[in-house]
Amino acid sequence: MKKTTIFLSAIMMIMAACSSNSNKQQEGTTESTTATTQETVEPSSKEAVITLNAGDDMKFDQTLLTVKEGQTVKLTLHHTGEMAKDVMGHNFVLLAVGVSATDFAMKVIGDKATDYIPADTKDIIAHTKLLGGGESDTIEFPAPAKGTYEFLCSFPGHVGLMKGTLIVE
Ligand SMILES: [Cu+2]
Repeated sequence: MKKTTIFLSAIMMIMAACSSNSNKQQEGTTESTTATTQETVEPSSKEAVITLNAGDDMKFDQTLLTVKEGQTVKLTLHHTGEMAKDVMGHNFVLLAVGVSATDFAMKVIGDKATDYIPADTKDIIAHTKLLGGGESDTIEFPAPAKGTYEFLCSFPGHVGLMKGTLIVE
């Protein structure tokens, strides 16, 4: 007799615990406040969309770019400054694997007629036009094989401040 009573009260306690546990779901989803991070916008994983800015301070706003193998890279270079192309020209030149930005810049320093892009383009994977203040140029190219590549602005004297790394992963 005593055993059954204990057993019953145990069951009642369990039931009580269950009912008090009845889930009170929180209403409304917490909405994240406006994102301030500058994430790479990817309309699809097949595309890597990159916007690079460079102004009269002679700097790219990003020096480390990461894309994935197989993606199409859609890159826009925007010259946010005001100075003219022949005094503060900027371009984006992505170099083949193993080509050093500094060596490349030295080689093309006299190539004003071709906007500092050599006739022999074997060292180059992709490049924009040379831009003056307020101008932009968008290029598209397939991401090269996995690896690490250097990019630069090949305008004379700019490589010291204007170079970076593109990683294909
Ligand atoms: Cu430049």
